[in-house]
Amino acid sequence: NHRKAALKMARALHAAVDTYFIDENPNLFKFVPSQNRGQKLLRYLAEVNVNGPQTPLITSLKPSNVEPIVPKIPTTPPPTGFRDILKKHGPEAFAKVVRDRHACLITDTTMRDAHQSLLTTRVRTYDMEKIAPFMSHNFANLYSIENWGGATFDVAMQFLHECPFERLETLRKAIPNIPFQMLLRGANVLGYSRYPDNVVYKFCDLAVKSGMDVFRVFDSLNYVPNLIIGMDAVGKAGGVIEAAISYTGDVSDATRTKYDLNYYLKLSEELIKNGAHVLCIKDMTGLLRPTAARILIDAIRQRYPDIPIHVHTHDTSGTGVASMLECIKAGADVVDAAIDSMSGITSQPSMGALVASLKGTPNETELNLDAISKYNNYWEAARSLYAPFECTTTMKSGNSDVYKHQIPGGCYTNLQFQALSLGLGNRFEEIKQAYAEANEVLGDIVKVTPSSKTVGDLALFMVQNKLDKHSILERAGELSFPKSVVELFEGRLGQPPYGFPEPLRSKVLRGKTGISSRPGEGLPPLDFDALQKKLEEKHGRELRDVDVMSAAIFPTEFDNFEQFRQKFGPVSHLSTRAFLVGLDVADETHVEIEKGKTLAIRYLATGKLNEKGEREMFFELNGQVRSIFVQDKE
Ligand code: 3PY
Ligand code: ZN
Repeated sequence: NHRKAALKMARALHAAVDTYFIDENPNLFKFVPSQNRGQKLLRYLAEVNVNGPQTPLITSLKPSNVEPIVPKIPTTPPPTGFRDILKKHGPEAFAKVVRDRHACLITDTTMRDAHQSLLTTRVRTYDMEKIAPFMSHNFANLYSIENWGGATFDVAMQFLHECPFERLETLRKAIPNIPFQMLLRGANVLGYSRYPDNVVYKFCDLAVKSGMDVFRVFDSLNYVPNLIIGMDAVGKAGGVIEAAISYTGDVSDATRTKYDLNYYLKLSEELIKNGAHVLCIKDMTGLLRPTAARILIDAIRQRYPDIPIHVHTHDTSGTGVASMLECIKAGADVVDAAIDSMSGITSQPSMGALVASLKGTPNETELNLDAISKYNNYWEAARSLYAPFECTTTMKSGNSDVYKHQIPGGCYTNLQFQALSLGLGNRFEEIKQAYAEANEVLGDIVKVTPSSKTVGDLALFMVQNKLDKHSILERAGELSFPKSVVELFEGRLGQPPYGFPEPLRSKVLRGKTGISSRPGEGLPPLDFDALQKKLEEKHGRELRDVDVMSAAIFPTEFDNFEQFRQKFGPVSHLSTRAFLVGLDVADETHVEIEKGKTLAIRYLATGKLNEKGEREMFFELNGQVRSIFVQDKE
């Protein structure tokens, strides 16, 4: 009834707007010029309604109208979990408990890698926060929840207009008992290139202070000096050092000479020697087929009986569950999974399938299938809110050609969108083939952010310029290679395990000398105080140390985000549908801008265009009519 009344009022208002009723009767409406959060949010919603989404939608699919239902949550405190052990006894004791546990432990990647791989990293804190207390109560036996790092950091600022550190703090409050896990790109922190060492150290320190526990540290070339910087920074900050070996090649193929068992055993030794609490096999592409999984994990387990082993994979070809079962049988302690409705294809294997498959085995998990099912229902509905970002519009099922092209799960859809934007959308088959050839040309390197993007850049370059692996080598001396390729050869990402291919490197560098040591080594430390002062002057407000860190890692993204936040307020508190596509006429949304402070916003009507090209937009804010003028950009 209230909605009907509102609709009636909105229609009346529409009619009134049409007859310039408001212009003639200004006193009927109380216009309060204000810069408060409510007014800023109205400005945002008005902007979306007049000029369209403020975060570009990637496909033409619409967010669904169905709000995800949060299952019932008890009012008692949640049970104790692995985080309680970690906080009480430290990382070494945590690792020992993990290793001694018979049950297979699971990391839930739904809040990071799953949506990075399926929904271009667009899931918002709003939808994570709602389900967080349910997780805390029902999944206390998870090894960890992966909810931070990788691409989530820059996407949060750039596209979701929210603060990545606030996400971490918010989730921490809601889940005190389960360890949080992040993906750290070693010396590249969360970016695509090197940073001064003091940035890496300070970042880890702030992350731990904001609630992070387990850091999966990797390097895009498995370059040990880069890995060690990240690992040392995590250790000094008090976090769990989960040192990751990025898996490539195929250890089950005896004819391959690169990335054989020996390579992985030697690397394991280096990482353990340098302080890893946990060893991770990071199969970012889903190349670890079941036979290889058994061979690899068995060999590491035999050689290093005490270190906990954690395995990460992507289900791209469809062998995810089978491979993880082999890993567990061979002695892995923890495996990654995503909730069923956010699993599969380029994401992780399904949590429900894994838990069910392990039932009745010596490694049965301690997770409850009924709780998984409720959690799954929530994400099924939540996922439909992000329909405009569905990568599965292009990839509908697993595809075993991943063994040929070796494009990582998180990179696959990016490459597709990159191809679309270059007008090569219908040539993806060729691009996949070129990716395989580009990898060969670059010397068969490890491919994970950012090296995976370098291979992708070269693949697109080859397709655009009609080059194959032979012609590119012949013409290398005269071609203008993509910047990322030149930088790779300069040694700016580090050194690949089997060296750079010659004569290609010399032809690309054309007399320039490359770096042969750790790329971040020579960089002068960043002056955080000076940066803070500069940023505060620029943005006219006091900033937190975490804001300064965000700016240190992503300067442009931070500046844009800060300006956006000052103009439009806390848009992260809007529901996802309202955030993405605004409100329909007469729709009401409730926005909890802080605990106990909720705004009721209803969209009433759109006015005509005035002589300045602006539209007057009418809303009701907590029962009071407000209007906002928005420049119509159409
Ligand atoms: C990232 O770096 O974001 C990744 O997911 C790598 O696998
Ligand atoms: Zn991954």
